[in-house]
Amino acid sequence: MTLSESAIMDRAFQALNSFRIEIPSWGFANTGTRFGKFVQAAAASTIEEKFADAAEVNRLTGVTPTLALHMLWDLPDGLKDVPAVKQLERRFGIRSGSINPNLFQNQEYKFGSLCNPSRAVRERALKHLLDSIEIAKALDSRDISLWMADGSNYPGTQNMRKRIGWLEEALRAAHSHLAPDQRLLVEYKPFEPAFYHTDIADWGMASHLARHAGPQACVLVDTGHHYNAQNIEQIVAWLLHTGMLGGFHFNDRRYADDDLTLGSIDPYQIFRIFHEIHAASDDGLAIDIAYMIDQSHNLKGKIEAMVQTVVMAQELYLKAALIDRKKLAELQRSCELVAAEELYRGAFWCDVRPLTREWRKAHGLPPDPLEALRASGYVERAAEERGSRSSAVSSYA
Ligand code: AFD
Ligand code: MN
Ligand code: MN
Repeated sequence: MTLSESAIMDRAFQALNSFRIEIPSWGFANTGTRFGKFVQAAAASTIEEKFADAAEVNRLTGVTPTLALHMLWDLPDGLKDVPAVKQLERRFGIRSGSINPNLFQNQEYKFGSLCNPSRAVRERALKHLLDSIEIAKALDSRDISLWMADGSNYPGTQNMRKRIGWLEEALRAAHSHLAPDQRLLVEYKPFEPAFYHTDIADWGMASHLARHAGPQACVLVDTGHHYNAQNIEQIVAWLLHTGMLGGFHFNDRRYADDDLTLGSIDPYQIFRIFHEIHAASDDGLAIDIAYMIDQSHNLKGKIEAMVQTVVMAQELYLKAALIDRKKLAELQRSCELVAAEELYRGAFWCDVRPLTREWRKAHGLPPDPLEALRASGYVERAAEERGSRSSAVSSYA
């Protein structure tokens, strides 16, 4: 990396000034795995507590102004809950972010929601999706972030092609209800909870469905939703090139959709993803990407893990921004492989924490948000106030 010190500082401030990331309401609530749940005294279990925790993360980091909301978990009464949510927005200075439909928890979705062989169930699932769009409109939320668990567990038990048709029909219908400034983000996941086929299993399927739905639909890349060897940054390059990249759900994985904290297993992969985005932006591609976190940790402290992820995301975004892309392009053209690689990963090896500390100080933020969280006593106070409840309502089954 051959940028001068002052150029590095300028580039760092430029990158950090533009970086915002959305935090998920469900990241503050008690969750578990199918093997059980370890409740935390400080975990949030009401939407008010989730807004309060989001406000604390934003106070500490300054880059998380929006909170992703989940249908059923955060808005059990749908539109009727909107006035109270707007009040929480004003009280905590946190805006509602993407609206996440819940097409996977109700008993009637046992054999699928939008892909259920029963037309009646499909119609009710579509109604839920349309309600999600209406709630997004009422909350001035731009993105409806759709993940579906639909699939099957045994070969021969479902007609996969028929289900594609039902999905195309439903997403096109949903798309026709979007406000002009709204987007439908179609998320893919190779498996789980379905173990033989998942109806939206990869980026190609999500891309097709989004394109078929209409011009305001695009693809959401959840970094935990890939097989071990998949080259996610190549998928991102394709989605950037085709104008289909809507956003990310950031987390990390070792084996499956483990929802581990971003960068805890493979930070270099996230750096490579961010490089594709910085490079595409240099090339003038329209970049309108929603960076969102999708995590809900079973063992780490909820708020601590959220701050950790936000800080990690900033650092990896900045590392990738520091690549001297002009020089890299020359080395790529001349196929100077080692020089290109050394320049590329030289940015990854750069310890950007002094730069992020400077940026935070320049913005009146705590230089070390994790340290500031610990010093604030916020988690202890929350545990005090909330711990008396038995076990908080889990936001996951
Ligand atoms: C689960 C799903 C998916 C979805 C999230 C919120 O795997 O990532 O986005 O729940 O509904 O993690
Ligand atoms: Mn996700
Ligand atoms: Mn997931």
